Amino acid sequence: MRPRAPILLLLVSACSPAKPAGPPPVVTITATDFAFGAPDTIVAGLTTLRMVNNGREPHQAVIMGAPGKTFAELEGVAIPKGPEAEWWRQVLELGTAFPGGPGVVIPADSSIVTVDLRAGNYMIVCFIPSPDRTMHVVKGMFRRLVVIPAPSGATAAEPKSDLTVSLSDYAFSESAPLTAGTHTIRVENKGPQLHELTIERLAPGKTLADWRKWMASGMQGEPVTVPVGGYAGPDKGKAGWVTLTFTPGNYLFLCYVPDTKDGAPHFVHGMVKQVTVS
Ligand SMILES: [Cu+2]
Repeated sequence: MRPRAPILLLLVSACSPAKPAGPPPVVTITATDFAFGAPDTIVAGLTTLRMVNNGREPHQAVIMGAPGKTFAELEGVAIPKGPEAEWWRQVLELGTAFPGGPGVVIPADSSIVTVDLRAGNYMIVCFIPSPDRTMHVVKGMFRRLVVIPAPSGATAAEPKSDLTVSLSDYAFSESAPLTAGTHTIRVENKGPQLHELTIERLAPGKTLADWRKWMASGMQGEPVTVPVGGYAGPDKGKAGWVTLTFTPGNYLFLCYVPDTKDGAPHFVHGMVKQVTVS
């Protein structure tokens, strides 16, 4: 016969009144050329990550981790070595998770996302290249982050979003037209691959065709866009939130994640879209 007491105890704890959920805690990440300032340890659960760019180059704060892996293993894949396709294969083979991080912004700007972090070891990484084409991570722009389990019962409320952007192979789809003002966008990855939502503002009079020409030229001359933030992730089947202020004009939604098959960035496979903000 089974003992009954533990079942009763479970029932009692399941019925105890839950505290109303508050907003997620805010963690500030400071980006400089080429380092991150951030807490060493944070608590698992919904967390708002606010990256402030105090550097002279654009920066992002990709959060990458792999359950049960050491920091030595994570650093081994965070710093790209050799051909990009081979490096990316190693990142995926380690089972690396990309729950989400603040997308790229220019100096003096900030980038705000809300991400659901599970306990484990993570790296904060910037993969943006310098004018010399070297990725910032190679110049030392990475930092360890330990996420510890949350005390039981401690949960934050999901941010209220007014727009959903779905990511898939290889497209972006919005639940409604984008309007000027501040929005909290829910970013959903329908898969099957990892994706991101990078948002860049087109210079006045410029279009997606101009951006394609500029990329094809090997990024020669004045850039035709300015990065304004976005969501670096999330993994397939997951969601996150990005808070951004838009002004009327034309923007690009972009995914720079390397493809699992050929290592080419997803925009090459069609994951780029011009979006007009009215
Ligand atoms: Cu993608």
